[in-house]
Amino acid sequence: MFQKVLIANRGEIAIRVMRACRELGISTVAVYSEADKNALFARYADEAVYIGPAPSRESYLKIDNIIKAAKETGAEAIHPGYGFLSENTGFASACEENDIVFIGPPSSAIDSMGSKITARQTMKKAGVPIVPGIEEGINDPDEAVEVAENIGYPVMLKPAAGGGGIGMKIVNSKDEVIPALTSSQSVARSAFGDDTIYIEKYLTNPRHIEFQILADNKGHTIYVSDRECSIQRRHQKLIEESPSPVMTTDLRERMGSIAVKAAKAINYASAGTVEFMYSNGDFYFLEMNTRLQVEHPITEMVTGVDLAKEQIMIASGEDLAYDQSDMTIIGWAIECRINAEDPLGDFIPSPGRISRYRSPGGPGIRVDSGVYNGYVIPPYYDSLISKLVAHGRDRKEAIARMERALYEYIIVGVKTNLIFHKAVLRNSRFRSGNINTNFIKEENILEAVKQVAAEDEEKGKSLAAAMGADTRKLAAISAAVGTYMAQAEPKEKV
Ligand code: MV4
Repeated sequence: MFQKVLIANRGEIAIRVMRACRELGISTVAVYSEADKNALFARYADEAVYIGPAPSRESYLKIDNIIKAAKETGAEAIHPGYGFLSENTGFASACEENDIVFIGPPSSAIDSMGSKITARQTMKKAGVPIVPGIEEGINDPDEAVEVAENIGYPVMLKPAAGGGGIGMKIVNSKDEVIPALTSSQSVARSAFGDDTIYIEKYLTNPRHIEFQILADNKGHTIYVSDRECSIQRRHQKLIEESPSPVMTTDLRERMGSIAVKAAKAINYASAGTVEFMYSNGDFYFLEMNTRLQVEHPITEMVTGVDLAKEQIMIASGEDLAYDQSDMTIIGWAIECRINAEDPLGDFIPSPGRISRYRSPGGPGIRVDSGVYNGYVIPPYYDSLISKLVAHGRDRKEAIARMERALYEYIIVGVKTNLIFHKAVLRNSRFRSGNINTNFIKEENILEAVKQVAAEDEEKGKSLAAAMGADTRKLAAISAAVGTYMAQAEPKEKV
């Protein structure tokens, strides 16, 4: 096992990985930017190395600085977390060249998922179902029309180099094909420097269901749990759960073995995720994420597997300690991503000082966070404050625990999406489990968020009044506090 690991990331995920290291008896090295010198993760680490100014490209994306920090501190391995350099083949190779273990898959596996077209070809060959369409790039407009006509409308144009929905276009009829192609190409060219486009059948209301997998260096590969990630806004996931409400033992076995097949087809090792779109009982490979994902805790809650620790153990050369038959799903887990953003103001980020902070606890609650009372959220990075995870014996209990935890959560000083989560959790369609990737659009959630905000404000106002808060500060308190500040805070004038 390693003695010292460097974590090339920040925020809650840096702490998550360091927690795994601490349990394994590994010392930790954090790297931090100018903007993160007061961050919790930099303090949590045994050592912390400054790697550059706030903008990511001058620090967290600066491969040379990170490798140098590892060499200077004698770290034998680097964990990249998610985002930043986690799926960067150049970084994985740089680690290799410097005799540092990259805690993740081989760079060849990362590479094979880089082009969506190549990924489709590889998956098709391996017997993994893909969305009907072509496995070549479109060469000219006439060909695009011909292919679209053959597939049958609606179709979707997608950039081969794509990700996160950038440059994707839905096409409903023949006369839309060429304008859509021109548009997709131009977006793809400027976003990825590659304007290769391919065409698929468009699925109207798919669910996003993904499978966590684990593979060791001997090719022993298992699926761990499925996750439903349909509650998202503009490709930003907001709520995830495990298992998926549509999952059955039979479907899990079928999709899970396909996920394992996908991983084996690219000689995968480490933790990874195979994403599917699911529609009316059919499922299709979407992409594979070659990293530990934000939503990994829900899988940990329902299986008891510590994915971060498994990743580190696999990277150090150990065999997977689990067989497929060891994987049992116990109960239900839901994750809400708590962001510093304004759900009533087009979700714009709300960085700044957290003037009061109290996170929930009690039965079945896990909070993975990177903040503390008085912490100033810098404007340079993502707006994730924490991941609030609730586990229960079934979906109903998990929802009840999540609502109770949202009630307990106090974050003052920055705008948060707590009210958004409260609104979704009380939505009857969400509660029935009948969700898909268009849920937020279709349910007009913003109206419900306004309703929750008004209710919280009422409760906050009466609490603030009872505490003798002056009217000037009353509005800020009542908007931010939610419900029970009086119990959590000293009864002083605020
Ligand atoms: C699709 C689709 C419907 N049909 N492809 C969005 C992100 C990108 N990686 C793939 N995406 C989609 N591809 C076909 N043929 C719908 C989406 C999609 C989506 C997929 C997964 C999770 C959330 C989504 C939200 C909007 C659209």
